[in-house]
Amino acid sequence: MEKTVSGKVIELVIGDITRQRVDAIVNAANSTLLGGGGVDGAIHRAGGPLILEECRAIRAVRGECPTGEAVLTGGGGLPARYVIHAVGPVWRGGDQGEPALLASCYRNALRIAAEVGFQTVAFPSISTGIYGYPLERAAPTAIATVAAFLSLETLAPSRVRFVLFDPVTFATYAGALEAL
Ligand code: AR6
Repeated sequence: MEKTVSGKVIELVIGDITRQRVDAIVNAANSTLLGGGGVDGAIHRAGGPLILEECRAIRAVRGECPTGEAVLTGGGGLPARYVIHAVGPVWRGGDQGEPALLASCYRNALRIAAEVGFQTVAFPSISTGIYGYPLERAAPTAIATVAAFLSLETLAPSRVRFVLFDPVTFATYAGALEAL
């Protein structure tokens, strides 16, 4: 499923983000940047030790990556050329700034992509796994934030793909994209 926003495409697929041949995939990382479970674990396993080495180097210079922000590394052995590590919020009931932080991590990932000139970027469903963000709340925020960025920023990627791991996540994002 896909939709065009100001000449740029938002596309939804069911799949494994580690298999995507794009300029950059986005990792649902944590502030330590040192890896973890879920999609983060899968990306580090599939991409090999080079990605973690680069994360450690970034940490040594800048310290931890605050929630809502993102950093860039190479893609190691992945088909994707780069990985943008974005830190989504842990769900704490919804009144701790979670929607703004979730939107900010999509925007900051896209800002890096625009700065470097990436044309194709793939996102997972940030925060809706281990971090417990309710899917039906995260999907509209994710879709609306990406759509707004694509329509406002001329240098934004021409194609943003959401790579959703299971049919329920796919269906929820599809509903949000249809409603846009
Ligand atoms: N491709 C695409 N999506 C995936 C994949 C994959 N290979 N594997 C899992 N997902 P999560 P979070 C989906 O938990 O909630 C880590 O420990 C998954 O089904 O990976 O942001 C980090 O280090 C779900 O829909 O990320 C952090 O500590 C979505 O990706 C913490 O988890 C996000 O689930 C981040 O938690």
